[in-house]
Amino acid sequence: MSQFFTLFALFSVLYGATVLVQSQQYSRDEFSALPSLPELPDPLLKPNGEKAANAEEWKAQRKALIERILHFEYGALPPTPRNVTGKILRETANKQATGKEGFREQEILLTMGPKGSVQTHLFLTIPMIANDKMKLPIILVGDATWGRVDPKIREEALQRGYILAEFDRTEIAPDSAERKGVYAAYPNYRGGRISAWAWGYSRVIDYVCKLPFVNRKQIILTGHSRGGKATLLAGALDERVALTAPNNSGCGGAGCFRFQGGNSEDITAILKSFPHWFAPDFNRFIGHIDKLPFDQHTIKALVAPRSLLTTEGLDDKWANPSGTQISYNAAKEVYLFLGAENAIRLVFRPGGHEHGLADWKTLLDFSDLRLKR
Ligand code: GTR
Repeated sequence: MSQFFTLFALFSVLYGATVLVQSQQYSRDEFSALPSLPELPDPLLKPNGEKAANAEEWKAQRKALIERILHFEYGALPPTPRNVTGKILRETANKQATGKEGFREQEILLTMGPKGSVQTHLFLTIPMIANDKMKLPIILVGDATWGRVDPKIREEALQRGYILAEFDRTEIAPDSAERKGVYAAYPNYRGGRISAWAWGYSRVIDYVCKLPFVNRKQIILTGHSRGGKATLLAGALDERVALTAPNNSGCGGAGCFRFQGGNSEDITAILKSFPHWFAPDFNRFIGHIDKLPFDQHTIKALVAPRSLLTTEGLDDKWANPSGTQISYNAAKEVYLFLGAENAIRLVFRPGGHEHGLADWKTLLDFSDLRLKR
């Protein structure tokens, strides 16, 4: 019998035990008991109604907020496996392409979870100057499902001494209700896709943290739109991330549920088209958004005091630029409370829904400022 428990414990440590996966379902009574909060709830307000008094109390408050946010909005993350491994499938060197230094590229197959059944391909582009003495910052982007980053963006990042790590988050969890990837590996797992993708970002971090040429204190996450929603959640939860940079992430990302600008996506619209992105019961809040015990500014506040950059297009009305401004202002209160007001930034550019060179340059500028001081 004890042998069984030893084996079970070992299995749990290696793969993350499925029994630890909580159900996201909550009762009608629990929902009905939630008070109406028409204004943005104060993230500093503790469950006992008092305000967090200092950074130490904020730590406990942050934990409580994470539980609530996952419980009501996104669903819990899958268990944390301890077996993330990478196999280099292909390696190429291009000495001339970027200035004098050049770069090399690796395509890596990452495997993780029960029997290594969750897999994703990781593309690393590494400036030649990187080595165990010259550790470089690394930017993770999970949007390879839409193609690799534009060569101009890659060039800019490499020239400025950043490693690029690109992966396809939809290999971790499909962008549909299909129970593939992480859902097949953990059959009891009920979280939504944004949670599953955030988990994917953290698994890539597990891997890159082991690479000798990566500066582990300079891990940067970015992603666009639905990928930006996952970026924000991943950066909010994973304290290894130094800079979180969601781009045009809107509803369920850097936007705001309570304050919608004209023609922006709200909870009704997003759950009609993409119910699988969220916790199964999140639809209870349709028509009752005042009962949501937090709003998207709270997710931003979880990143504090680490750096947070939100990049937006002024014409990207569907992503709710004005609500994003309101949510930024509210999150900044927590940054101020922690004495880190310079660590949060919101930048609007002209134009619409895209993740272009202008957004990347803004990210690199902010990163140079914050991380390379
Ligand atoms: C839209 C969706 C947005 C955004 C976008 C995208 O259709 O309504 O929330 O995520 O897709 O990912 O491009």
